[in-house]
Amino acid sequence: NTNSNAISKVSAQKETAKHKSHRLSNEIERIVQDHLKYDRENVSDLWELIHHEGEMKVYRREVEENGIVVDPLKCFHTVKGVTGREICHYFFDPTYRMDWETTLDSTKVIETLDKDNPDTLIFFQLHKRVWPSAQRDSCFWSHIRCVSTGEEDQPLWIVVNYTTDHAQAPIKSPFVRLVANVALTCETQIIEPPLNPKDIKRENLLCKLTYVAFVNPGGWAPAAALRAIAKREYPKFLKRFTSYVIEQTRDQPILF
Ligand code: 16H
Repeated sequence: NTNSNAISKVSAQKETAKHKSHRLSNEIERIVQDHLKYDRENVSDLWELIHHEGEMKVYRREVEENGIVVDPLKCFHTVKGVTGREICHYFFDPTYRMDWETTLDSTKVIETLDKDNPDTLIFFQLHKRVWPSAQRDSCFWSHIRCVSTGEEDQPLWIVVNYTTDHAQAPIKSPFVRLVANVALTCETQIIEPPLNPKDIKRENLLCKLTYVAFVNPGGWAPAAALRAIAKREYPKFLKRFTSYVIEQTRDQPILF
């Protein structure tokens, strides 16, 4: 099965970490390190809490660049019964994308950077049109990684989506290209750990999730409508996506 094959290939990097470098390696390294440094920091008072529901908190800063809304967004959430690796796997893997995405017309993988280690894919996506604005598309590399922390701790898992150019995805009017830098970072905690790690059950798992999004709409879009959409859609995404992961993993062995 292609999917479990991809899982084992990505996890193999935990042990070996000998990878071919490719044309995006340096950029990926820089962007991933930036996210690892800053994303999990708590928000300053410049951030406004726009949605609070249970464990989920969604913050944003209202920022415009040349009259275009580019509001940075930052979310914290805690999910019971799943690991960070599981959450990142379902976010990264295109197999499941259309099961949980509600704002896309289509998604397509146009390149796998290293076929021996498929931790970086290039996606071309068509976003649902937001009337009365032009329809948006996006082309971005998506990278999944496991980062070891201390000896005792569970590793962090991160997925970064970052805009890139691609010969197979030229910008064609009437579409407008979104520019994005998005990261999902997950940390697994074991609550009331049983004496034998083999006895860890899903009820012992807690996943601390951080999601940050810098999205530039790539051209003018009505500010008020855009902000209203973001306020509604990001919490909806977090709820729907995390419920989906819980549902998919419920009766599966735990993937650490
Ligand atoms: O992160 C999410 N989805 C990823 C997988 O599909 C893709 C995402 C991304 C987004 C844009 C560009 C590249 C990559 O990382 C979940 C996204 C949840 C979406 C919430 C709604 C966003 C509202 C702003 C849409 C901007 C288009 C409006 C134009 C007028």
